[in-house]
Amino acid sequence: MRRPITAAVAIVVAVAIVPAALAATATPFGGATVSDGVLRLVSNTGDGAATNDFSGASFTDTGVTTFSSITTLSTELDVTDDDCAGGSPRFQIRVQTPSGEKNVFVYLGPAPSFTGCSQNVWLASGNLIGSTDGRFDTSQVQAGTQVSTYAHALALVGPYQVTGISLVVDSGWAFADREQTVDIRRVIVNGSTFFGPQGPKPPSGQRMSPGQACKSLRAEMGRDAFRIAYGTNHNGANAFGKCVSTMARIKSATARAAAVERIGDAAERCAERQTSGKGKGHGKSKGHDKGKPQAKRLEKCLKRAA
Ligand SMILES: [Ca+2]
Ligand SMILES: [Ca+2]
Repeated sequence: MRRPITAAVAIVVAVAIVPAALAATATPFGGATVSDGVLRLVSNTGDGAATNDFSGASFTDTGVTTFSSITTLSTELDVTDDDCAGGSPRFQIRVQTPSGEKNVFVYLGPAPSFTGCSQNVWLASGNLIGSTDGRFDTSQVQAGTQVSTYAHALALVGPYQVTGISLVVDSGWAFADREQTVDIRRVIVNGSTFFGPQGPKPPSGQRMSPGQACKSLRAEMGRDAFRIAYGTNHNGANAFGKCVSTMARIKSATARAAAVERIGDAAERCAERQTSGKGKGHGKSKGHDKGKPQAKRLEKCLKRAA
């Protein structure tokens, strides 16, 4: 007897919501700051202040209803200090289960350890929905399921209502200086994009000088990736000069703008390969050597891109 009533209520609610569809919002919390449109997430467990022990941003009014209604979840991250570690950075998807609200964690960085994120390079997560990596942690819902694929998570929590989506950094404790910093841009949740697109994109290709082209490219790629791609001396300190002379050889400003676009995209694919673990070595690497084979491959890929 109750069903028809519930259905009627549901229809009224749906009608009420659609015309008043709210703009999607990102709300930073903890020690988070926003500068030039980029979200900076800090976890500093080494100073006296408790407010910056963790940071994050929550994303609301994205149109997401159930867990299964999430079709796109991605971000670009630049771990400026020191690395990905201890399950941070991660997305947190809060779901309403029959036994209360629980978090599903979606870890960022290269699977399976989610450490070895290059510093000062923009890494693209790619769409995490559908990921076959064990980056979904559903252990709050069912014990022992810390290492789940998207398919596993979907089977477990697919029909549950999502009550919150956030991106969190809180592993300062994992580092010698007790501080972790991750820059975030282009967070995409279904049809909504937050903190992007960014990067000092010049107003038009018409006036793009070689210097402007290189500045733009450096912002797009991240400082370290830029140094790796263009630098030829031991620490890549000559990267800017090398970039400018490369760009100066391109005669028209329009062609130069196109080159910036193309190289930026290629560098992003290099970083994406690294994050998704596709460019990774097999087994063996341990301890402080962990990032090295990946770093070599990233270097090769970036040099080819430039
Ligand atoms: Ca602190
Ligand atoms: Ca640090």
